[in-house]
Amino acid sequence: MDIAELSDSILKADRRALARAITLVESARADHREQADALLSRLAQSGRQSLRIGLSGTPGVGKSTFIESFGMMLIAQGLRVAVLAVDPSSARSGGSILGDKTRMERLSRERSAFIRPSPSQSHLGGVARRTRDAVALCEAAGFDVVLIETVGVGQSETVVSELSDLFLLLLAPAGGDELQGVKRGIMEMADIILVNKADGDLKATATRTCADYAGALRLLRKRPQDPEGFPKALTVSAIEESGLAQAWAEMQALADWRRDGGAWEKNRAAQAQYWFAEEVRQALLARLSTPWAKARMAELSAAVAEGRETPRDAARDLLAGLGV
Ligand SMILES: Nc1nc2c(ncn2[C@@H]2O[C@H](COP(=O)(O)OP(=O)(O)OP(=O)(O)O)[C@@H](O)[C@H]2O)c(=O)[nH]1
Ligand SMILES: [Mg+2]
Repeated sequence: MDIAELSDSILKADRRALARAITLVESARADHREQADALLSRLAQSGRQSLRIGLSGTPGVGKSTFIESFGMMLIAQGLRVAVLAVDPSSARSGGSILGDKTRMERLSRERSAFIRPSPSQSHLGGVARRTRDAVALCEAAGFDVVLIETVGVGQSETVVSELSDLFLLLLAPAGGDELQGVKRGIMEMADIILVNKADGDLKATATRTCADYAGALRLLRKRPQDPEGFPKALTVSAIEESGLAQAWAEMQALADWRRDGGAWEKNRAAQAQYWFAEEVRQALLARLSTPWAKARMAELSAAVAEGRETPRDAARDLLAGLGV
């Protein structure tokens, strides 16, 4: 593959080249990895930045429907929109690829849109890296907005929030009890909570749920990256396409405030540091899963069980063998 040519095509916003490049960064082959790294280094010089929006929500809350409506609205304003997904469970992503192709039918036909489902890779570290690389590729391809979707399964929210400039939490209208079900850690990541399905019979419940979440957000510790009034909760209807323009206005207001005050740059710098540490961690973990390391681990583990070595000495032995 000619990396210079691929790079030029991506900079010219060629979607097929972008798709090929994402396939390249997803590949586990060592030669592909090398080409991918060369491509990413080259494109990093473009200096282009998209607005990266993370979006999380439990299954069925309306993420796909929201992305379709919201994406179509952005495109109508002349913006280019990329959609990526982080889904650490391969079984699920197998299903949602098909589901999303039909649910995002309008968006997937748009020339200004690019949709890429999660790869079928079950290990979160691998998915995280691939998504990070895919985000970088979409930025180089000049997308104005990159939406990064995840289903709420614990760790994947952290991955998405570490890749985003803004983090949206999509919630369903619910009774008071279910309010408790949202984990505090996830609430704390949210910049804007969107209570979806505020239409028909659910409208009143959605309004009440929204007020409850707004109250809960006010109880959280004030964050330096927020202007007055954020994080905030709003109601939307992805199906009726209502509340979307207001949600977008709030996102832009927040992004502008962060850009002007330096919080944006600070956040991106902290994210770069997070991913650096993560790369180191992943590389060390990879060294632990070679056949030699596994065999040595089993040997030393038996020695520990039989009391022939202390856990600490055994660990030292293993690490010395790895040259760490
Ligand atoms: N009433 C109402 N229903 C909605 C709205 N948005 C989505 N739905 C419905 O909720 C169901 C799930 O919507 P999806 O968009 O597939 O939800 P999702 O969060 O992508 O679900 P997963 O991909 O399974 O995680 C569908 O039947 C939608 O029609 C909305 O604004 N109002
Ligand atoms: Mg979906």
